[in-house]
Amino acid sequence: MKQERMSAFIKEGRSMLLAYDQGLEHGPSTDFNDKNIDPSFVMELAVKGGFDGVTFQKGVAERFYTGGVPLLVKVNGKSALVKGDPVSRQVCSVEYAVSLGAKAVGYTIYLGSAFEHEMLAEFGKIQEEAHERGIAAIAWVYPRGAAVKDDTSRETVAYAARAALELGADAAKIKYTGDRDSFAWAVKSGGGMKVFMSGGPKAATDQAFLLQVKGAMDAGATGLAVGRNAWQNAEPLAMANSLRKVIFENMSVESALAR
Ligand code: FBP
Repeated sequence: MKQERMSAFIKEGRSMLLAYDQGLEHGPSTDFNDKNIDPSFVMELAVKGGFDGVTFQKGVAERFYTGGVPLLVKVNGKSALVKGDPVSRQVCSVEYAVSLGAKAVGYTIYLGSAFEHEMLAEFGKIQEEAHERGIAAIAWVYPRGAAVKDDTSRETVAYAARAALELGADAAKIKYTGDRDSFAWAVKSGGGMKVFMSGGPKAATDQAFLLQVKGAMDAGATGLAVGRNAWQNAEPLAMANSLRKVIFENMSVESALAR
């Protein structure tokens, strides 16, 4: 059943999702340039780049989602202005996300934050509402806050995946641990739930990023949910092409880069 809720986003068991909620999540930031500040540019990249889904906050979805790729609406958000333990609260109802055409809702939980209880309780309700409406609930699980010493350690990332399973998420989006073996433990901790590697800040080279993705796929991940490493790339369509080769064709990074 859970597999079916994610089926809109999955091709042959794998998936490549484009994330574009950073305009809220990272603000004010230096994430954007003249091109990628325009949501239409990213909407077009989602379609032309062959992505299996695109993530928007509701405002961008309302004005810029034009179809051609399944929509995932992020239903909570925060700025980067407030320092200290993070909290991200609901800003869009599941009902409204469905009215915009969403096939899934996404929600970030900052495990380890002093406010984790607020996000856990809110996600609990959102997961039930999403399932009542027959769509998927995807948990971005990012351990963060003063209590979290190393947010990409083997145990911490595995716990993030496990927490998503325990909470009934259809998929978890988690940070890469840095190597295949430790990420494999996170995938295993997810108990068969779909596990996506979260992109992270733009890597120094395309090769460096593709190696991370390769490591995650070899570890058993379902796929990748990427933002900055795609739409900040000088050649985003070429990057999307290389990513598809690594994710869907098990290609080596070297071959995937030989464009
Ligand atoms: P990126 O590939 O740009 O990291 O995007 C994935 C994502 O999960 C976004 O959906 C979200 O806005 C962002 O990461 C959060 O980033 P951070 O970990 O810096 O708060």
